[in-house]
Amino acid sequence: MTDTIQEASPSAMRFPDSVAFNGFFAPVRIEADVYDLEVEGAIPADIDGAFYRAAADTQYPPSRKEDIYINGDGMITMVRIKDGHADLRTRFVRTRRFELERAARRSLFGAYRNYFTDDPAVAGIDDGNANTAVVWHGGKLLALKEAALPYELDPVTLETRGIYDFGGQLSSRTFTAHPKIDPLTGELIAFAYNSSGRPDNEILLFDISPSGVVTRRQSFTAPYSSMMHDWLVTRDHLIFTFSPMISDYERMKTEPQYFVWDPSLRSHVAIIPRRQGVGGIRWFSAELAMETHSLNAWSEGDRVIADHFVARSGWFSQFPKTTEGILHEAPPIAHRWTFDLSEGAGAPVSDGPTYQSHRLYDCPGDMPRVDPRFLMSKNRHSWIGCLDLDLGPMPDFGPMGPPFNCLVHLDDETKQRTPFFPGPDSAPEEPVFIPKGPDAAEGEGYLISVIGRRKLNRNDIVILDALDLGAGPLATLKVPFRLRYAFHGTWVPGEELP
Ligand code: V55
Ligand code: FE
Repeated sequence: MTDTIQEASPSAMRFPDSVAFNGFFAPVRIEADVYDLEVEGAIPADIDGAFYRAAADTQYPPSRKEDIYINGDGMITMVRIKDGHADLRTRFVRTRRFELERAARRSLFGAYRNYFTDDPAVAGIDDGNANTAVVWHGGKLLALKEAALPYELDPVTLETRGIYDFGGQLSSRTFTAHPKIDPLTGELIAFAYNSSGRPDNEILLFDISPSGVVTRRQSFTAPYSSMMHDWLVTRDHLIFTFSPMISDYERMKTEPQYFVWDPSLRSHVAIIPRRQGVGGIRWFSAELAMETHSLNAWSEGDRVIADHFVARSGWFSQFPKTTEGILHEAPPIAHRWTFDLSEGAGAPVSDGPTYQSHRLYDCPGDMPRVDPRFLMSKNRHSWIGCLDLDLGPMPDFGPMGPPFNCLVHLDDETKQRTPFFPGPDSAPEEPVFIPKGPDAAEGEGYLISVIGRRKLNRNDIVILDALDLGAGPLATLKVPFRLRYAFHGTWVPGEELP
């Protein structure tokens, strides 16, 4: 099937028969309140807070049959945990797009980010769907999508308060879904790409104070317009990996797909000193590789050490068409890249200085987490989602990335790798770390992860001892229905909640 720019909009209330909209990955669209989830085991009494996660849970059948999973409507899950009890809430984010489509009882927005494919009725209205990540900063709960501005939500009711642009201080139509909270200063360190709302080569950088004031706004020029999904921040540096998953304004007019993988271009890494700013940018030449998600990075004098998942292809297979007509998919693997800043070049050249690279773990994986209190400096512990075929069979592929069949704890001191295998036909999602308390040592706490029980067509939510994954769940929260497979979540301590 080829998707063309003119493809007509079906209005029937029926989702397409494709992997993104079928079986375990079918839209759920249930806004639920389940008071007191059933619990197997016991929720540790010292856990008090809320776990939030963002999913794409398509409200209406897409107007284009080849629509991609990540184009769905933001659906937020909240699990409020206190005194050994857990209450579940799920709500759609009431984006403008959601409200307009609900009123029309059909989808009006077309292909991911390509407004040439939208219904003329929504011309000029942004397609933000707040489906990628939830962050808590400055007492605000924000649902993020890198193609648009954040939406603010009520942290208790999950009601949508509206688009949040930091009081107009961004001058951008977009905002990353992966801002980093500086654990020492409380700042939100963020960027935006394609901030004009269409492909362009400018990257905006923001330092945002703990109370939400933009204290610094800078920009620099990218080698090309490409998907900038995640990045890395150390105490001293910002690290961007550019890969040729490119977008082009002219092509948008004739082809619906926003990104294509162009292996004729190079990958590049930009390292920017946080204090000096973009004037001190250094460029490194990278193997043709795409960062999917980052674990953590730190600076040691002239060296920068960056731990992240990289794929040797345009891994985001939701964008099937490449300029070559072939997508050579190689899954993301956790790597450590070490840069010598005395070698960096002043511009992104194809044969510039490079870096040392080695694998942190051999299994394909993604969705890493570290203890957020240790972000930006040398950390010892990391947790990742993984596909380890020695532990169990391959779960069916979903519409995104490699299916995981386990979570793995990486201890960078002992080099020990400890998996948690949730059983057959079970796929964990991104693990989120819950510190035991503000003064707990690194890693001392819990991991929470949503497990897809593929055969049962529902989910469990497991709570594990983060430093003893092998012991199995301390508690398993039984979700009596299926949650749509999600992207990124966060944990908010109870004392910060209203
Ligand atoms: C990603 C996800 C997105 C997106 C762009 O996981 C990249 C990668 C959920 O939305 O818009
Ligand atoms: Fe992400």
